[in-house]
Amino acid sequence: MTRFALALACMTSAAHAGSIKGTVLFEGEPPEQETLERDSDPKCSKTKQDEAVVVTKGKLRDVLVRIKNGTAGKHAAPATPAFIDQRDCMYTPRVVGIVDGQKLKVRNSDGTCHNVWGQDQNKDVFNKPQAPKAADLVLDAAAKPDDVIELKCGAHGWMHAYVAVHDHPYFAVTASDGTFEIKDLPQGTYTLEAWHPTLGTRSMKVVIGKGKKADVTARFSYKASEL
Ligand SMILES: [Cu+2]
Repeated sequence: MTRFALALACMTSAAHAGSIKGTVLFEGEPPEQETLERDSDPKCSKTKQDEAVVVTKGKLRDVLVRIKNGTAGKHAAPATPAFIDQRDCMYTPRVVGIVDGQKLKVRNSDGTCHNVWGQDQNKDVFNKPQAPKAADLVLDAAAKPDDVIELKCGAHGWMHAYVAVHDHPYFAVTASDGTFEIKDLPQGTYTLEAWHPTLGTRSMKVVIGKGKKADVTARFSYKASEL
């Protein structure tokens, strides 16, 4: 523990904020990740697989887990933009959450041109070409909470990413081990929602209490048999 964290723990023992840690499972045989047809651009490798549903040892990646209610108070957008890289002609990460008003920084790490094209319910919100080694784009999502901006690439039809907008910072996206963690939650009863761009939503009630009951674990599961 750092000295700062130790001091904080001493000062705030009466008002300890809670957390939700958890895992998102995929039960059953996952859909096959087909190799993408990328012959249209020789600079994009031919070995990349579709990332619509990525399951590793029964754990599901790219699930945005978030609080749906009870977010009292205003939450300022972080000054640091959310970040998406274009690497090997894929958006990485594929799913990100932002706070309303937070900007989005997009990098081109490839030796080919991309076209960062954002749509909010089929309405264009930005459409910017980005040459190899061009400066990062800093984009204004210009969306409202609960919107999801879909990123496409005008040059490469297989590229997709999703930017979900919130009026609070209580969200996290699962890594390839299916885990997520949402921190600094005030005490209360919440609806916790999991959202996956292809597989849809799941939700559950979560109670953040005091003391040991401030830190809870949650588990969502998507089932192959339901697809
Ligand atoms: Cu592209």
